[in-house]
Amino acid sequence: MKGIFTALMCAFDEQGNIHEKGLRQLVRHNIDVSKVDGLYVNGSTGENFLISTEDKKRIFEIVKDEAGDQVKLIAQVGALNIDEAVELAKYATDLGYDSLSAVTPFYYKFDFEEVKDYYNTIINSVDNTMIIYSIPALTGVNMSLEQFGELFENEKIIGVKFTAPDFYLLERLRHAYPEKLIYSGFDEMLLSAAVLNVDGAIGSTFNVNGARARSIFELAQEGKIEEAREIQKVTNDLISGILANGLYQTIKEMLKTQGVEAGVCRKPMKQLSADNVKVAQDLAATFLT
Ligand code: NGF
Repeated sequence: MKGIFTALMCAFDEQGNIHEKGLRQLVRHNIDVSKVDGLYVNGSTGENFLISTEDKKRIFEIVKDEAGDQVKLIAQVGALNIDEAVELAKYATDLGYDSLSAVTPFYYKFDFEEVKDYYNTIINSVDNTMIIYSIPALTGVNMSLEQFGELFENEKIIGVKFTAPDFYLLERLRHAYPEKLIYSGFDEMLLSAAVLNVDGAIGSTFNVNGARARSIFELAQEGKIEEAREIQKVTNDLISGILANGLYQTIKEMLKTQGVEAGVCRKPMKQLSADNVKVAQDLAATFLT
């Protein structure tokens, strides 16, 4: 379960329906072209919080059917409706997903006991493992070193997807829990996280930039920091362009230049203007050759 995992996009048509052919192409592109170690399915990048329970199940099914056992698969099942989270956990486990992940419960100001109960309820309902998805900038949920430790007391909770710029906490976590899996979640900070000896990374931009992500990660592990820094610099030039133009929409447009029918994003995400599509195509021409 170590290495480079793409936070998989999902292809949707103009009506917001799953575009199955495009989704299968996304899976193939990540496995065959980007050569990543695994896929993180129905995360933020998969527009998970904009789609129905039935669509989430269908996406888990299509991705497993297309990927088979070629790469590791992590199913993000977190939901504010805990019954839905449990239902999805069972569904993905039955499909053969290698691990589950769940975003920390958000919107309401849950206290830590409630967060802990959420994770234990989900993971104790299935024969699988759980990776905490911590992304405080979007959820408002910040957990301390001690609180991560309390969650990790459940042996089925095997790690965390750490999407935060807090490298002090990341270092403390690495030191305190050497046996737990820690994944870096911000692609623009991959080198800094790799230097702290994370086990892998999960990111949206790996849909188009997986090969560079692997190089950064492996060079850092080999102690070749200067070389890794050069690749992180190019990567961040690309990420700056993507973020300025519309994150998921731009990645989808870039993928289209690679022959992947990545579709559009679901409302309320807007579609790119013609000028923004041109920017995405220029980014692809510059960075994906
Ligand atoms: O998209 C976000 C939102 N973060 C992703 C990643 O952490 C999300 C990150 O790759 C993810 O893995 C998921 O789909 O659940 C960024 O897009 C990237 O670093 C650019 O900022 O913050």
